[in-house]
Amino acid sequence: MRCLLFTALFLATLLAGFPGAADTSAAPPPLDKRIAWWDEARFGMFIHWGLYAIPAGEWEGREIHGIGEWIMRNAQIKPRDYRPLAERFNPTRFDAEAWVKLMKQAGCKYFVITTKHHDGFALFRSAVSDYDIANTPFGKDNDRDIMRELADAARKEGIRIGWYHSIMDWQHPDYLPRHEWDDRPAETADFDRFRKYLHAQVQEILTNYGEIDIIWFDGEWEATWTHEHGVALYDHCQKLAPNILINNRVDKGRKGMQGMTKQGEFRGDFGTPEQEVPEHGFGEGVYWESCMTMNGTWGYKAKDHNWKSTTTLIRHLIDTASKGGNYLLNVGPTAEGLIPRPSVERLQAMGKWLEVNGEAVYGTKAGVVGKLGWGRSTTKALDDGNTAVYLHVFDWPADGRLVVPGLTNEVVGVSGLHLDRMRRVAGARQTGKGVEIALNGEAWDEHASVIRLVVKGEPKTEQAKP
Ligand code: FHN
Repeated sequence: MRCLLFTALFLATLLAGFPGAADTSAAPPPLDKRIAWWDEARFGMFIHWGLYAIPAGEWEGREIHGIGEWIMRNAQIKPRDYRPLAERFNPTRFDAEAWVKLMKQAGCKYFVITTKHHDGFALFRSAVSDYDIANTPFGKDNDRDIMRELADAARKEGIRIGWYHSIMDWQHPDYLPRHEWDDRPAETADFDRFRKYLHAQVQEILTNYGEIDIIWFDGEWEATWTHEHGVALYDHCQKLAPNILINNRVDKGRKGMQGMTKQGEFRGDFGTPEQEVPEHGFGEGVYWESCMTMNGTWGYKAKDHNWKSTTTLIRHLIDTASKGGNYLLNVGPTAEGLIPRPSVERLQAMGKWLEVNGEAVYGTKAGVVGKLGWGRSTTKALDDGNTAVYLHVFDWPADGRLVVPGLTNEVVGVSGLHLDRMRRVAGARQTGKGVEIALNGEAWDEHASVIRLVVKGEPKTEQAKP
């Protein structure tokens, strides 16, 4: 019966041409208005979860190299041999409220989860596909839906909601190009029919779960996906959800892993550097987010224990904020639905650091004093017209003098962002070449000790004199 229903729905979609977006007729607000919350948020959680968590990096007894969610490609698995994984997907320990609780503990303000990765499996209930969560032990004979449970839990806690959705699809019969070992007939493939399917599923994930804040496309790099396709998909999303943020991987303008959008009419509200923090920021009004793994894989791999330290993760967060960008840090849950313990520990430690130092990250703008040998800086305009310059000290100066070269403002005040019973920040003075801060004793935080320097008016800098 369900099969008939989705066939009818799918045919109706085809006949109607591209799914007529639910015409909201509301014009989208300008980008700077839509993205204001995101530009303040600075820190989100990426979640790569799907059938690939079942093999977890192994196939037919062999360990498979590469990132876990690419196992279908890296192990050269045919679609017909991969698809039965859906009959084993039963994350009995998945608890959306527990995941959202961890996001809060970590200090994440939004999350982005894979609704469909390149393997084509829909982690949501889809009326246009039977390769979806409804056809798994988890979703059969009930109406459980991972996207709904996560969206409901996140809204209760004020966490913003993002869907990752792959354009590239290694399962759908109409997607081209195919893997060379995929022996299905390619002659019958119809890429336009695939695009209608893609638009139909995007319509499902943007209209079935309440207001969604971000859609994060990926897998746009193959030649079959064109700039015209990207423009049509961007417009489709904006019609369905006028306030939504759409990354630059919807179109063809992304400059590789460096992630920013090249000149031209390419669509996308923010750039997406991957596994790197750009050398510098891009100035006011250019929005970007660095996405990174915590170990060596996005999707869960049982044997990847190559975890980055908490200090590294906190300093990545600071580095992106110091350049005016966001940090999207990934977790890869297991097939049971658990976020790996090492990820949980690191996220909770990051949240502890943010409990004390969050004001130096959230709602800040890029640092104004250029590259600092001892750490990074972020800035925040204060209500009284003065400016807080936050100094994130990685390397505590042995001589007790912290110099902020080139900052020429009058000093209003200085303090450590922690319970400074020891008065380790003794004072600050304008030297004419910059601000010098006198420090007593040792650093108070192993990850980054943050000093709040308040200067008069808007920051004034000049090239630090030699
Ligand atoms: O191929 C994907 C990969 O699996 C992962 O989803 C990352 C995350 O941004 N994006 C692509 C690689 O650039």
